[in-house]
Amino acid sequence: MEKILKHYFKNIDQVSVNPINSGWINSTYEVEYEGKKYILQKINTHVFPQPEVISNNIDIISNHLKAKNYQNSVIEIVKDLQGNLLAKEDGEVWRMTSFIPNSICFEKVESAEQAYEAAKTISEFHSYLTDVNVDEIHPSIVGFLDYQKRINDFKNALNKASVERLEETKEEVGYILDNLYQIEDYLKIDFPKRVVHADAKISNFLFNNDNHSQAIAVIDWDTIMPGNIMCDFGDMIRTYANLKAEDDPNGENGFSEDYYSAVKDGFQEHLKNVLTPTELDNMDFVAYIVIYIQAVRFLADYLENDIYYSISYPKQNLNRTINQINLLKALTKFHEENSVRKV
Ligand code: GN1
Ligand code: MG
Repeated sequence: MEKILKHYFKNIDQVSVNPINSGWINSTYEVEYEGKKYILQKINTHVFPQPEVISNNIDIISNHLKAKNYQNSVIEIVKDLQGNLLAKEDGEVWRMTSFIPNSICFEKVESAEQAYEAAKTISEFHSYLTDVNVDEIHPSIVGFLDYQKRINDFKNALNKASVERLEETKEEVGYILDNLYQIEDYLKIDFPKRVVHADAKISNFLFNNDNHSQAIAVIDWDTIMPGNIMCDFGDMIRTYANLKAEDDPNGENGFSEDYYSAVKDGFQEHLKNVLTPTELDNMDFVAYIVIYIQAVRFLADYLENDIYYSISYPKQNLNRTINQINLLKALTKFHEENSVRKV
């Protein structure tokens, strides 16, 4: 850490560093120097083998937003003392970004108003990005939004899994295989290619510390890439309409219809004239698909003995899988009761 701090600050004795235990991939720290705060992150290069791609994407997006006078806070990379966007030391890659003051983030939503405002905020964010040349934005992880690849990876994990873990996950594997046809249906739909945030979970929104309903920034731009924009709606439903913690396997009362509707309304607010009938007609269906793929990813990681997501106890990836499947079941019931259109 000292070596890295030297990249950024002249007097490292005056730097204070606090770890932020949020996020399952990178390691994040809040850093303070001369009364100013920053966010410092060690990038997990197994997951992001080309961190330069992330920095480039962030640069393009911030410049675009600033040029269009976007009013919300924008993530900016703070260069190191030598002017580099990334600081490299002992094979590790670090980067520092601006800190957004007077902000707070949540793991669980507090009100329908908050859910609506957050969805409206990402809707506005996207409305500013409709004229970005999507071909200039490159995927920081190849195949990240390729759901056929996700299924292939899951099947490989199934083939390689230990007898113990296969036995233990029988029910969850059964649910995934029984619903595979939904992915096949999804893959037949031709969605427009747009800029996607691709990790629009609740903890990636910052709210005003004095008014928790006001969403002031969308953060974690690491996975901004070309793809189906409705996946961001899906990730919001996955986390905003989920009343349980992401690794809570208890299936009772885990889904909020009110938060679902709030997110659905908010997400359309600034995109009404942008989204095509294909995107709008499939909103509910994509919400199902995004949660399903997240269940597939957690389950595949459990079958592979937890090599991707960081865990704080042994069965966390299994609990995460069960949580997502419980949410999928509640969502299916809600869709059926409301006769929501499916392909
Ligand atoms: C990971 O690291 P974090 O918490 O921002 C993951 C997302 C998942 C999410 C599940 C690069 O995000 O795709 O949706 O966990 N990021 C990557 O909470 O795989
Ligand atoms: Mg992320």
